[in-house]
Amino acid sequence: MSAHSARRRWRRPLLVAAAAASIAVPSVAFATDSATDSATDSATDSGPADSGARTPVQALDDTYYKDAIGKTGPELKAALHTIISDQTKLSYDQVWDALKKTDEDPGNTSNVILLYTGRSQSKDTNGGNPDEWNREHVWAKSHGDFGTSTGPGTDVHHLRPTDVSVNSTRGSKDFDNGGEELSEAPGNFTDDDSYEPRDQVKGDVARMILYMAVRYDGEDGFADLEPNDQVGNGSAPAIGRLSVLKQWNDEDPPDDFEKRRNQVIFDEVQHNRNPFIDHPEWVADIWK
Ligand SMILES: [Ca+2]
Ligand SMILES: [Ca+2]
Repeated sequence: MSAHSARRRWRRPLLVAAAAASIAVPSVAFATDSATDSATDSATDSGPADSGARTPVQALDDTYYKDAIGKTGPELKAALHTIISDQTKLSYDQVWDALKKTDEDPGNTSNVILLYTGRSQSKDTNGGNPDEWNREHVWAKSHGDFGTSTGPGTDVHHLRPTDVSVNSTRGSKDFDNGGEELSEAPGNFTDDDSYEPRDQVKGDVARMILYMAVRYDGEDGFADLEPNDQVGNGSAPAIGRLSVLKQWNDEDPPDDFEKRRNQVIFDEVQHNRNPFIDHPEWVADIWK
């Protein structure tokens, strides 16, 4: 961690140089990220590729998202499906190690941050006891019955470390506002048929669900996953409520932790991206 702090101090002058370069050469896209400073801090955590800060969104548009730019509605969704389906796939066992990278606490590299509680907890406390952490399927795996064979059930874009008993309380419920607050996870609410995550991860949850809807279209031997505006979807390959997820996407835009996570998955794990973290406005372009 001291090495980490030292590297962080080193980044400051480099950033100034980078900013100056972007003024001199306007096509360089550093300026597109208003949080360049903190974003670059996050990028220093992500391993050996220290010479390249996080790829700016404009550069992604010229490369990764090239075939989606200028499209909207079903055409945008179809283009994104093709782009993000080019990925490395994990076994369910490999997900443990992946989550230790993707959900690492930026303030303590021995820990992961748990999705619903926000608790920072040792990477080594994964398991099955109530206060250990396990692998939450944000798109509940019973919705489309995809299980944990390689595919949607092992896609780390929607798998997050969570407290075991909180994971069990969420169960396979759809997402909606309301219910009783969880004593173990303040800010999270649940009733008989839905779950409301804390405000800080509402947008994250929405963007994970909508990633799954674009990525899985019934072509891989798995169900075509789609959001709808209901709760109580049971085992149908659907999760609601879409109108609430859209609202959460607007209210909780991507923060540094979520952006870093997307970049780590792209660089080191699956080599594909969640387009809605890079372009939250695409949610409304697809689901009008
Ligand atoms: Ca968030
Ligand atoms: Ca779909």
